[in-house]
Amino acid sequence: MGFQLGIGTRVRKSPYFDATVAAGVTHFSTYNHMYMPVSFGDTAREYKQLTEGVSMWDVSCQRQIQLEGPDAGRLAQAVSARDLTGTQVGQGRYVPMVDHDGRLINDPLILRVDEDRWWISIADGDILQWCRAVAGERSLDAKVTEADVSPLAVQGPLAEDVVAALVGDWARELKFFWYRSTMIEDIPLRVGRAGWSKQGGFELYLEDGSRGVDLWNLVAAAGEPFGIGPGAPNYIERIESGLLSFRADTEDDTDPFEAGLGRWVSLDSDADFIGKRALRELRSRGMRYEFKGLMFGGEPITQHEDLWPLFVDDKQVGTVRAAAYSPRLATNVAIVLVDLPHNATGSVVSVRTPSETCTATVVDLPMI
Ligand code: THG
Repeated sequence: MGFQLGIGTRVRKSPYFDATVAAGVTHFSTYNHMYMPVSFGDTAREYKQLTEGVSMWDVSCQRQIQLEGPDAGRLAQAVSARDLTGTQVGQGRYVPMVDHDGRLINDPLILRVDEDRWWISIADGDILQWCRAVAGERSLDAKVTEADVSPLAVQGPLAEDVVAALVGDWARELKFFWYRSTMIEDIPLRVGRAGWSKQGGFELYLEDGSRGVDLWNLVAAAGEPFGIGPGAPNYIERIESGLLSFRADTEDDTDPFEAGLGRWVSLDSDADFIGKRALRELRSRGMRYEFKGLMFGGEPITQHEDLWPLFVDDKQVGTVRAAAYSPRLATNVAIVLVDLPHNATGSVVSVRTPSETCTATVVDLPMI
């Protein structure tokens, strides 16, 4: 292709930007108005590193929207379609966020940082403005800002060894979605067990944006004995694991049930949140389509840019949201939104790629 992505001041650089350039990043995407590394040029190495070793990712574009003040907890609950009751300081939860009509508008990880301070670690979407608007309209005493926090992910079966080497063996005892404050040399951060893969791993929440390159280099050095390498949220692994990519996998009016997040929606609790009434109606209406997996043969997929259609006979019954060749399953795999009743596991549909039409089977997620 004869074009490049323009680098300028309108889209922000991550604190790790220069480090990822030095490490050989070849492809960026944009996410929350930031450049986000998506490839270092060797897809096979990055996949193997993540599934068999350990990989480090610049995911600082997962910005932290900070809610601070006496009503911070009430505001966090108002924007979360999941009951946050009982969330302790240091604990995170995966949360669907919806608007007043029940449309999914984000799927962040929410962390209770202090009694009256919460961080919403957002997927791609302008949630800062949403939170400010909700706080204003409900007269809540909570200040909404973007915190100087930049996540660096360390993912893979050897991630625990790397993070223990960096901060000490206490990291091995951390529970899933729990974060703890620490320092590495003089760099302030929080270490949590989390990450957008199902290979196990940690997130380092850097709390000083001027120290990104220093932290990156310390992690790379600690990881060297374990063969760490640079990577990015992995396109193939996330399909196999069925992790939702908000915006890639969702339409403007997708509801959380259709997006596969129904088990995290607390409709039968007392929690007061935006969209609760609409979600009750949507639940009784039932899904129009469902977030499912797909497997198919044909030429191994190397590129997926557009929403390929799914057909049954001559009728379109869905779209392919992400597709790749899975080395571990030795077949093409995809994430699809597929219309009822073709969402049933085992349903046969045809998928029209730019080069061919293949017979495909609808499967459950995760695939592995
Ligand atoms: N880490 C942090 N922030 C994030 C993400 C992250 N913000 C954007 C994006 N990722 C949010 N999306 C997800 C999606 C899935 C998970 C986390 C964030 C996840 N899911 C597990 C699962 O589906 O099995 C566990 C969910 C649970 O048990 O509650 O981890 O990655 N900081």
